[in-house]
Amino acid sequence: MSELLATYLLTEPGADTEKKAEQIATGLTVGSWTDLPLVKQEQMQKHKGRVIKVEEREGTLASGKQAVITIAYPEMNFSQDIPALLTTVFGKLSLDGKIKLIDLHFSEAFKRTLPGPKFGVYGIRKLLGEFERPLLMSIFKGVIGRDLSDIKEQLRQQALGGVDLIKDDEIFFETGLAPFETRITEGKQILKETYEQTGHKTLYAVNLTGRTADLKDRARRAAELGADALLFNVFAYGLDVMQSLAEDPEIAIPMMAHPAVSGAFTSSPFYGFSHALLLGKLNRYCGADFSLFPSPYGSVALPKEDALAIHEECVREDAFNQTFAVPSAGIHPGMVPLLMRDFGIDHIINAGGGIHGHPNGAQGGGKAFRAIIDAVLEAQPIDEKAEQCKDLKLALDKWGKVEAV
Ligand code: 1AE
Repeated sequence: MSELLATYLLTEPGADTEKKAEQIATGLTVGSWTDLPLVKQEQMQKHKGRVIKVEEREGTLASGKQAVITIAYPEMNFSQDIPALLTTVFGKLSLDGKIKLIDLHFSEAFKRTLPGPKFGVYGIRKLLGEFERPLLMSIFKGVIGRDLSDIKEQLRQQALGGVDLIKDDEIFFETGLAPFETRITEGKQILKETYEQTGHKTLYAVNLTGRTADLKDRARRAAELGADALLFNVFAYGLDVMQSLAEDPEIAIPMMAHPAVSGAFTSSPFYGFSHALLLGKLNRYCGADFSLFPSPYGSVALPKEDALAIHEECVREDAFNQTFAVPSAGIHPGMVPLLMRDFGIDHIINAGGGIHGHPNGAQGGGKAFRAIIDAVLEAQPIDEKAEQCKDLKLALDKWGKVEAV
């Protein structure tokens, strides 16, 4: 019988943790808060959750006593979809005291029903023809209220700086000034021109927005128009919505999962989901080719172990393609040595302000990032590289340098 394993962190679990774990295993399957006569019947036993592990820990002064418990849920209890799974293992339970869902272990049968990334790290690298270095992405900034001509110019400047990918800002929605379809078609034209000029290929991820019921049609239309990738605020919509987009054969373009709203589900040390589960494993299983999350260093930062754990889930050995990890938020060129030390070659360096705030504009910003990436790859001293690349020097003078020790 296939089972799904859920691992939880309980804070202040009460005097008897074993009993609490047993209550969860029974309560979320065949039982309730009071004795039910039917539960004892043999027919019900195969549907009952099983306590696999209870591990008590001291916890910190702030948290008090903690326990990690693992419960196995019979997969025959629910249909093979993420909403049914989450409602089973963390439905009412998510409201019941200090409990955090830290991991899920899927059976191979369940995993076969999930799409995983269509392109993944290798597929994205193939689209760009770039295999040897971290990729560089920039984000449109300050474009709300601007019309298409401003947006086109910003796209051009970013591409001329040598970035590999450009994404819409996640807060960029349909207001009539720069419509989705036009951004795709006109954006393609600009990127064709910059490619002809420089020989460097850049992909553009357009923000897929609107009501859930309209998303598939819009995404199919985007694919038809030749969009390179879709940016998607997955946690404003739900993982199942991303899964259905990723599964659609008519939407055969990469999916970029933005972490907007996810902090409400992950930030507490006591409640919600672990970062690694939501932004790493579930994003990957549900079809994200890219997962964006705050790096440990920028303006919005995650604890380093959480950021590394997301990355680990994105690239872990698995039947699914790997998801590109994109540690982001407040990134500037001086942080690149640290990012490359922590996340290696297969990740994406992503910057908005750190590109557009450069004294020489977005072009200068892109060039500064590319120069420092090269310096780290070639083990060249950063100061020496900055003497050779004026844009890098200007960036380091403005934002400083963070040494990786
Ligand atoms: C965690 C996502 C980061 C993001 O989407 C974004 O817009 C970052 O902007 P900057 O680099 O902080 O300006």
